[in-house]
Amino acid sequence: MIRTLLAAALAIAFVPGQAFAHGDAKNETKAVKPKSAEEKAFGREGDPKKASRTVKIDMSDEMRFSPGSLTIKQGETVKFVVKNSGKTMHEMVLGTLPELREHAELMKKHPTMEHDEPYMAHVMPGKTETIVWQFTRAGEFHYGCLAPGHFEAGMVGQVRVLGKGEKK
Ligand SMILES: [Cu+2]
Repeated sequence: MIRTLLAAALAIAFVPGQAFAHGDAKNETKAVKPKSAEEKAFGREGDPKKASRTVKIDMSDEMRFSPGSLTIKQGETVKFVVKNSGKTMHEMVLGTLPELREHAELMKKHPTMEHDEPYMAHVMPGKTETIVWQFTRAGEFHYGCLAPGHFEAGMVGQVRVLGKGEKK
């Protein structure tokens, strides 16, 4: 279907001057729409306009996130407002526990490794950053700080995503 629309859009684009040069507005939107954000086991990048909830997260030099656990409904788009109230750099990285562990190990070996994805926020001391994430799947996920040593020191939180109809 998308392929057909693209082909149609291209055909239109290459035949200037035709009456239907501007095509059908609906089809045009579909044809130029960027491909959907990469879906991870723990969800996908959220549309800030669709955020139904804002969650404030505080990170401290005590190597803790507060709150340290969250419950979210499947499908919900959450805007995380992540504050670093410590004096060293902290970051919030969403993921599955095995992924976060693996990533934390990698960060220990390569402390200057640059990483930036929609599911993470690197926050300088005293600053605030945001993450907008849609939790498309039910299950238990985590968020951790992957600054070397922080994850091991307990800088990790838990996100429970409740499936449709599931109760707390
Ligand atoms: Cu940290």
